[in-house]
Amino acid sequence: MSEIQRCRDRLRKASSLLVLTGAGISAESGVPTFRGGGGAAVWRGMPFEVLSSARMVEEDLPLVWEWFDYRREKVLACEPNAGHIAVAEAELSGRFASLTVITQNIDGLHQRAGSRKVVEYHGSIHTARCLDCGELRDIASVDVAERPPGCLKCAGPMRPNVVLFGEMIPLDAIATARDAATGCDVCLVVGTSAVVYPANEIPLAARRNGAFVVEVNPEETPLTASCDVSLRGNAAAILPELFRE
Ligand code: BV8
Ligand code: ZN
Repeated sequence: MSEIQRCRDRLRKASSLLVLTGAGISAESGVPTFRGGGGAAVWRGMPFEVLSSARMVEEDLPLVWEWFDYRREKVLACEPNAGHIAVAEAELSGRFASLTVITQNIDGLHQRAGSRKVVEYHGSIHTARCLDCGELRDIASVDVAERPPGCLKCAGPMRPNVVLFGEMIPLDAIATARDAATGCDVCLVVGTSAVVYPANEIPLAARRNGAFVVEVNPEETPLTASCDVSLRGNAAAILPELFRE
């Protein structure tokens, strides 16, 4: 039996599925990845780990807004690809009693593809959060000249509602991820270099709980050795194949 057949077999028998995704699932939509493929994301000479770090919000909030405005513009020009759509169709088909998408991506492409149960583990590029009262605002509703956006509740300055390096993952995201990892029969890990903590612990928790772990990635990652199957290839080609009934 081929490796992909083994995975299809496991999916056919599964009632609870966890899909963990990273920048690689959006690569074929044209959203640049951060690592791998020789390109490390650098902008205005700064590596993205510096740009997307907690201290930048204190040090240079206007620059943080320029960085995220630049990336949001790129993301808005992109469409979900066959990989996002295959995951959304699997959820909407009802063939799984439970299907949870946990994405490290902030691009919103899973939701635009139709996925409903999506945990944005690192937040969203489409919302701003008040530094003083935590109020959220849809950035599309804010004039691009208004930077930082002003909070409609307390008039405080707002920041992008994303989890930066050195910041805590939202507690509800951690709880949902833990429940999904402990309850899933199959854990699909798609398009992540598996270097960012604590997201990279999720597949290990699923494995400890007896889940069948499948990686979809054109390259090997530090997670590959812990997977039951690692399918070498692109998400937009492999995911429709995996979910085909
Ligand atoms: C925290 C939002 C603690 C912002 C992001 C030293 C060792 C270990 C850990 C650390 C350390 N030093 C610091 C840490 C912790 C740090 C961390 O893990 N750093 C890493 C870099 C070592 N983590 C944190 O800081 C986290 N917080 O730990 O808090 C704490 C505790 C208490 C109190 C306070 C704090 C927060 C991490 C979240 C950071 N935010 N994003 C933004 O987007 O700007 S992370 C960022 O990286 C993105 O979210 C991205 O999604 C994520 C992970 O990257 P990937 O998604 O994997 O993308 P990547 O480009 O790396 O890989 C793409 C993959 O796709 C490749 O494998 C490629 O082969 C594959 N691919 C390419 N094409 C395709 C494909 N696959 C399929 N199909 C294709 N077509
Ligand atoms: Zn406020």
